[in-house]
This record gives sequence, structure tokens and C-alpha cells, in this order.
Amino acid sequence: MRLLSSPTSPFARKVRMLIMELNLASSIEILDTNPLGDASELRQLNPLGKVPTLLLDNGAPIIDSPVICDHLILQTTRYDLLPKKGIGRDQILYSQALGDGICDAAFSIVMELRRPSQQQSPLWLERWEAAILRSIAAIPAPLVSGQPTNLGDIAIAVALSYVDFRIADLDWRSDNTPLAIWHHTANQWPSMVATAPVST
Ligand SMILES: N[C@@H](CCC(=O)N[C@@H](CS)C(=O)NCC(=O)O)C(=O)O
Repeated sequence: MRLLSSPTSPFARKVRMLIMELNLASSIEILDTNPLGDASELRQLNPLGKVPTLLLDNGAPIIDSPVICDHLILQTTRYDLLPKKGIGRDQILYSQALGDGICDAAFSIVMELRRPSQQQSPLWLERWEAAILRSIAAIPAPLVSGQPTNLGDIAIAVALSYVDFRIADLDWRSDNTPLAIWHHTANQWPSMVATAPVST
């Protein structure tokens, strides 16, 4: 299998972390791809032109990080990370959606701030920032911090690190101390350390 990925994409990071947690690193080749550059192979596989995109050995693409994660967990039967059904599954998918939504809003802020200042929308910048802070406040408190216990933990850890990486001056910690303590430990998980983004 091949994963079209980017070193700074939080969605790709979530999948790369899961690959490590599932011990699949030797069977998935990671291909660095810049979705904002000349990404013709990416667009052929994924008309949305987004990373991550997983290419199966049979040539079929799988797009959208939650779908990729679900596929990999099903293949490895690691249902502790995402059960096949039940309330536990719903809660984990809620956390994942919250984490991914935080990343969507943070990515939008990054892109908006790259536009000429006179074209930037203060209204949208404020809406995205407010959505990030509201969502962080709504994150269900993770109980275990020694290792990621499920896909939701991975998504939340990645999202908080992406906010730190791209919107470093946003103070989300003051009002969310237990989460900040949990995130400090999560930052030391081997799969977090190995996938940490480098500024571009
Ligand atoms: N819902 C998608 C979001 C993926 C996404 O937005 N990826 C960004 C990079 S962080 C991207 O490739 N953007 C390229 C573009 O929007 O043209 C997922 O979870 O995989």
C-alpha cells in the first residue's frame, strides 16, 4: 500500500500515527506529496486533491482520513482503537470528528493568513478561532495518558498539536488545564514524536 501524505498535514499525521500504532509501517510506503503544488498523481487518485490518500495494492484509492483509519483498523481487527458498533464507537467517532474539525478550522486560518492582508476576512478568522476554542472546551476528558487508547485520542492529540504548530499564540490551555496536562504527556507518545511536523 502507499499513502500520499504531507509532513505538515494533521489529517495525514493522524493516519501515520495509526499506521505506527497498528505496526503497519513495513507494509505502507509513505509518499510525501504537496497538495498545494503540482500534485497530478494525487488528483488522479483523489479528485479532491487532498492528503492523505491511501492507495491499496489492488489499485483502489481510499480517501478522507476517517475512512482510511476505519479501513486500516478493520484490516488489522484492532477494534480496541475503534469498535465495530456500539456507544463506544459513537464516542470515539465524535472525538475524531471534533479533532478533525479543529484541524479544518486551523487549516482555514493558515490559508486565509497566507492571502494578501487586504483580502483576508476578519469575520471568518474570528469564526474559525471561536470554533476551535469552543471545540477544545467540548473535548471529553481523556482518562489515560500513557498511550493512545483509541482513534479519538489520536485525533485529539494531533489536533491540539496542530493548533500549537500553526496558531502558536492561541491560548487554549488556560481554560482547559486537565486537557493541557494530558496533551503534554501525549506529545511524548512514540508515534507523536515520530510524526511531529517541521515548519515549512
Ligand atoms: N477531510 C479530509 C481533509 C484533508 C485535508 O483537508 N487535507 C489538506 C491538507 S491538511 C489538503 O490536502 N488540502 C489541499 C486542498 O484543500 O486543496 C481528511 O480528513 O482527510
